[in-house]
Amino acid sequence: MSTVIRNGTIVTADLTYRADVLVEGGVIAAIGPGLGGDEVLDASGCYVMPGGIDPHTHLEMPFMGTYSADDFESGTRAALAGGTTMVVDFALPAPGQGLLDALAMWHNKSGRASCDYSYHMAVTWWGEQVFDEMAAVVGQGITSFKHFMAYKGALMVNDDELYASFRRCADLGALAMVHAENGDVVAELSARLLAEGNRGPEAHAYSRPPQVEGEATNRAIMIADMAGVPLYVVHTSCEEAHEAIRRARMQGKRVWGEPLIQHLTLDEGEYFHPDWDHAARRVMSPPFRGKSHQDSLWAGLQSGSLSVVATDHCAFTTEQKRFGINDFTKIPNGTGGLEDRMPMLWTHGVGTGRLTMNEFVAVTSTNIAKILNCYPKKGAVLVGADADLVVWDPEKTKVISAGSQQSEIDYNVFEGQVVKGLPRYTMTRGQVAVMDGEIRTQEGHGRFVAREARPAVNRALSAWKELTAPRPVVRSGLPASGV
Ligand code: DUC
Ligand code: ZN
Ligand code: ZN
Ligand code: ZN
Repeated sequence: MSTVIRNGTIVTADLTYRADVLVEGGVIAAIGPGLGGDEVLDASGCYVMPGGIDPHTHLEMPFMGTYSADDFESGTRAALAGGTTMVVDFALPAPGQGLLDALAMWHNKSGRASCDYSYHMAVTWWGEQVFDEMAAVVGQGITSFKHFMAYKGALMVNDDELYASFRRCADLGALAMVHAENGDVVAELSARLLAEGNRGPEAHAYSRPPQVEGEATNRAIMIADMAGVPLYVVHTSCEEAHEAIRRARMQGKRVWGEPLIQHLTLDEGEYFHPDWDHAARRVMSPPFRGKSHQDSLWAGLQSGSLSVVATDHCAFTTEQKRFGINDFTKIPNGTGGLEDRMPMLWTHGVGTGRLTMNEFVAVTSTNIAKILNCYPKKGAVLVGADADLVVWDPEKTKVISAGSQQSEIDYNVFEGQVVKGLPRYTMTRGQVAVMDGEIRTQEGHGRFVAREARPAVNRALSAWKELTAPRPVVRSGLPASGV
């Protein structure tokens, strides 16, 4: 069975042109004028683009005493409904748990996915077992390792652990990733706010000012530089962090920044809403920021100093948010966005003239496919690439509403926003998962995408023994006979 997408305009990260696309066996078989096929999808008036890749999701993740509410079934359904055809989730070992053990758990959960997926592996503690298993994880096609510089006493790693793990990443040809917030300062500010009686969701924002993110981003960049490893900074939310990334890139460092659609379009005013639920539903880390930070993030996307727009989709129900009714530090951190990322970015980016269509494709799909080394299997409209495509109707509009969303939670942080630009069709490896608003996803259709390591620029030590061995003593004191 073949499918032809006819009469559309292909938009890639660097080209815009009219052609039909023939899909056969789950891949793009031909691109050109006047193609025929068994099934015809009409793309007149539409743009045919690489399906979106959301490189930052937390599906069914154990976190802050509960589990994020969207699993690989509802999460990938939401993704496809919004034009995203691949998600990259974080396999998260509990402190002390082996990486391979956590990976097996994630493979188990993701069996329900209806679009393709990959993982990043989180390094939540450090020891010889983690060191050893990192090689095995890379061997299984997971070549990016995420480190939390916040969540002290839970997921956070200290600088000595960060440096050791970054060196290991360099040695393995893997990408280092960070959640960059100074966890020590956040813990101190949180304790002080609580002691002062500041217990509501707005205190969450007070406890994580832009400086904690700017400081940690700078620190991670310097440590990555010393370890000789490329660095990807997740959820870059403020000018201080963006500035560090911008400077590093200008110095030739391999550093990438990832703003979220939430930070681009929602601001800190949300935390001062009189309704506790409204504010708590928007508690995530880093928190939403002021308008000047939003301007900085948009400028970064326009100039190329920021590379990828993601969601950090980590959805909790209102009931789960209420775990923190008397203490903001117990509100599960996270917001949804998987279904809304592409329409929101199109509306607020392409629709306002801030981004070109080609830039839209770059930051929603192609750039991350290249960074994560799965291009052009993903992120491309090329013969031989996976037929992960979205046929985008720039005239189609809707009002975002929890009542009509795919996510399992009972609200949407973008509730009431009008978006213009939505999928007419979403195709995952040749299968039409969204047909003119009708969701036809197939649970279990998704496949794991293995990614290759890249040779590192600098090679770090390769054995735990060497890493922990004392350095040779060359001079133990002053020279015997003066200088
Ligand atoms: N931030 C969140 O808001 N949720 C999940 C993890 C994170 O870093
Ligand atoms: Zn479900
Ligand atoms: Zn994070
Ligand atoms: Zn995250």
